[in-house]
Amino acid sequence: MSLIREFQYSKILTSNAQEKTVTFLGKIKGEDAILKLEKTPFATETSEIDAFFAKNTISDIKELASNDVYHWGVSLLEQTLQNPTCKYSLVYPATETHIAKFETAAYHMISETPEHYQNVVKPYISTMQGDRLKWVRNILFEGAEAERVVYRNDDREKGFVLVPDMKWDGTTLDTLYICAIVLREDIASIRDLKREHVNWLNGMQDEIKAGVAKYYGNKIKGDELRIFVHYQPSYYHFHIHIVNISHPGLASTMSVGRAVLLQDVIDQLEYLEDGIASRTLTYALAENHKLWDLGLKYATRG
Ligand code: M7G
Repeated sequence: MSLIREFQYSKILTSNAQEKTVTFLGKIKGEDAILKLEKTPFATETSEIDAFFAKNTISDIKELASNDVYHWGVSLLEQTLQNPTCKYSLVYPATETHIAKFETAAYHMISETPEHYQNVVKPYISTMQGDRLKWVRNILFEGAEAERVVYRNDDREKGFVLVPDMKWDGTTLDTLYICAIVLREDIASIRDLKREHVNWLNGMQDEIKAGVAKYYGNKIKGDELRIFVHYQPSYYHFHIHIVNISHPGLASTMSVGRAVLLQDVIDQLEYLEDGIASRTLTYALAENHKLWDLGLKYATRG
């Protein structure tokens, strides 16, 4: 039986009307689980639109009002798994860190100095690199999600894997979201990047653009991709986010104070002798993030 059918709801962790998502906390077999549902976007390929009207997909209609040439109401759509109503993601068993990530929390802008990084953040990162990165190692070395991989370069030093992100349905190009995960395991976050990495990062960015464009038959081009990294990321193994530039959603993942363009990181490295670890980084941190209590609550400015 699908795990979802065993999900016993206990409360809403968060909902977002703009993203059309809702995230529930519940239990499966007595252990914590998180279920996130997201309404899917409409398909825009000509063949799919033809099918939409040919099959009378709008199955039930209730007009709410009309005025002059304006008419509006609500309707039901007949949907199938080829044209689904929603996408789900399930985390089970879920840890405290997973739950905190989805819980609605108050945010604060903080400025993390090089000293904060050395004294507070770096020790924290070392506690977050065990089992929590299992999914990453599964993709890199164990063949997980292999049938979905878009591109891989298996060079031990320079290599990386491009895989459709868990946040994406893998087909709607309008909402394309791909994750590039590097093979090397010595870079936890942008804080570990130094000038010596510039050539590697530039080359990887070019390879990402070419790899994505080729895989999707040039329906999306290299300069139509928003390529960025997170600070703080949720997972401390260096990876890069690649999103269709015309995708306006996912504000939480692309907002200023969380996302940094990879190109900006690369260009900065040219000026920072000792790398990103030597500058102050300003970003939004949630009160329920462990780093807040570990000391970053003292890193706010005013
Ligand atoms: P992040 O910046 O560490 O954190 O990015 P975020 O989740 O707060 O954005 C990690 C990225 O990896 C996110 O975009 C996740 O959606 C994605 N991701 C996480 N997991 C556990 C998986 C997975 O198992 N498979 C794939 N394909 N993507 C994942």
